[in-house]
Amino acid sequence: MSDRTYLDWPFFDAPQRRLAADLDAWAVENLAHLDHGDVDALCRNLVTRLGHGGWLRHCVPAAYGGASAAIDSRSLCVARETLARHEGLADFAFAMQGLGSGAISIAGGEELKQRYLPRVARGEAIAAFALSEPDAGSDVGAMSTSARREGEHYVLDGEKTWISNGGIADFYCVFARTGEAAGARGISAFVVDAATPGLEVAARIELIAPHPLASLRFRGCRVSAKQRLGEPGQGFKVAMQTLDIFRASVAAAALGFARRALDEALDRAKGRKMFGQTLADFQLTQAAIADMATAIDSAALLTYRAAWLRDVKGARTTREAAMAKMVATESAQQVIDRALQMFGGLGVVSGYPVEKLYREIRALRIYEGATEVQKLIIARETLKG
Ligand code: COS
Repeated sequence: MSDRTYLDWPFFDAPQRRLAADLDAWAVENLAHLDHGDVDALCRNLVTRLGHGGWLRHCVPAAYGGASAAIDSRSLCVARETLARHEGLADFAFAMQGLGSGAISIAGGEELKQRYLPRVARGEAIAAFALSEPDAGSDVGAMSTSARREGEHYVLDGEKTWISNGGIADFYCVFARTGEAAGARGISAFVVDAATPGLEVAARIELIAPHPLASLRFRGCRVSAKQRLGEPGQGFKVAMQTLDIFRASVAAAALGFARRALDEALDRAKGRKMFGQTLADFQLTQAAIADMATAIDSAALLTYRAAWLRDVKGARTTREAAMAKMVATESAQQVIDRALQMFGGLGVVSGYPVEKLYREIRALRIYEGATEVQKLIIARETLKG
């Protein structure tokens, strides 16, 4: 069984501790034998089941069917860590309901919140976050997708890429240039229903760890001005505020993958006989295990500090979330690599848990702000003093 002593840390209250235990029990029952043959179908199914289980309530505020008055970062993190430890796609399905609807929770008017968020929480509508473009990934302010005002509508033109849930989402939170100012200060956010004429999936993107991912094309896509999230020109801030919440949860997912890798490594080290002893009897193995366990606790401390600061202190956590994401994803990669090494040849056999983890962790060092972007953010915030 994974180390759960971190749940005794003062960052948590009873609801997060209960969530960790209940979701773990649900995951044991529900995530053991999944058919990964059709990833889209599996993701739709996981969203439905996570909705029925009540877990997606943690992705929206209570007034719209959520579990707590405001989105609770610690609950998001505990849920992602738990799901990632069991099944990467379940974590993905959960996380995207939150990231994909986060801009509505943060900046949507009452009508939009009522229309979208309860369905997100019940798993009846699949959400997606459409920010990146072929020439604007890390440099979000350089985006070129435009939204031109025409009376009571906006007309969107351009291309988005790396869009998780692209193709299976029911709606997209789309960021587009409305031109109030140059760069980051001239962007607005919109909710666009997937069936809106002028929006199409331009291409599916296949990954080393498969999940639904696509490029989207907007051609004369007309949306009502009522679909705008927040004020014109404030879209970049809405995107950044959404990322501030969900970056800490990416760290938590990395933590879940790393804990699973350590569990697998411990079983292997204790069970594998060689040279008349077990793998665990070798000091080289013990050194690896010490490094892995310490890396996991360090990442967990940063992750739950960021979540606690936001929930309990109501603080802006741009710096702390960036630190957590950088450290947790980078160190999880190393933990998983060391675990894989302990399995020798078996570690690279398709379908082995450590092989799957090895493929799954890689994208987390890139999406929602690559490690290099996190360094930029941490340095800027630190220099501000
Ligand atoms: N919360 C609230 N407001 C924020 C913010 C945050 N976290 N970060 C920036 N802002 C505000 C700034 O305060 C500034 O406001 P004013 O106009 O009032 O001065 C405005 O937004 C522009 O900010 P800034 O000048 O810092 O913009 P940059 O383009 O220089 O931002 C980074 C650079 C790298 C921080 C940003 O582009 C980023 O995070 N990129 C990575 C994006 C990403 O994660 N991409 C992956 C796709 S998402 S799956």
